[in-house]
Amino acid sequence: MGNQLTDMAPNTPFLPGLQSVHVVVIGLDSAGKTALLYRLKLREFVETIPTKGFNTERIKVSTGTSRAGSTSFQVWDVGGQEKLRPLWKSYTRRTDGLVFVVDSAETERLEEAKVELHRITRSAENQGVPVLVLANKQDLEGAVNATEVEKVLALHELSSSTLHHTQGCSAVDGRGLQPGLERLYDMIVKRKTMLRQSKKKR
Ligand code: G3D
Ligand code: MG
Repeated sequence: MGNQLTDMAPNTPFLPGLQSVHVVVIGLDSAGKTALLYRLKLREFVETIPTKGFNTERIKVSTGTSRAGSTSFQVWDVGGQEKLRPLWKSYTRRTDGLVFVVDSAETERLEEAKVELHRITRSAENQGVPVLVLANKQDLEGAVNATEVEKVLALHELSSSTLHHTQGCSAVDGRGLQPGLERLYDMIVKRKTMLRQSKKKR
């Protein structure tokens, strides 16, 4: 899984460890964004109500490959109902990373998810921002796996400068979250390093 750039180089020791990153969690309503945010924050599954605006929490994530050992993620969880989606643009402006959550058990909505994912990653402000797709609700019978989600969302159609990774997970038991966030962190570091190098060349 992943694209060429993601697979290009392993995380090398000279990459700087980032102390904090800014991440925005988006996705259709009911995908499990808020449940995932509180699973990360509180390490437990909490009952949620549909998000009208946004939730934000600061979360410490252990990023073993970085020098710092852990990184603080400021995570914004933005409501996914259709009427709220135009707001995603203002939350994702200047973010370091995007997390796109899908309900892997509700396959009939994956097409709608695909349209929204491509719309937000194509917007000028989000060019090249790394994307972690979380194929949530893997605990449910009938959930399709990360490879299938990646295919249906047509992640290979994202611009070649957009690093991406698809990870299966569950807010109920927490599986997949730590590896997913580590991959996102690595992609963020890689992009920052590439941007710095291309600035130097100019
Ligand atoms: P949203 O913030 O993306 O809109 P929520 O989604 O976090 O509010 O979750 C929507 C519904 O999905 C909730 O159920 C929630 O309990 C459930 N859910 C979230 N993540 C998972 C998961 O990993 N597995 C399972 N089985 N359910 C999950 P209700 O019934 O309250 O609508
Ligand atoms: Mg919500």
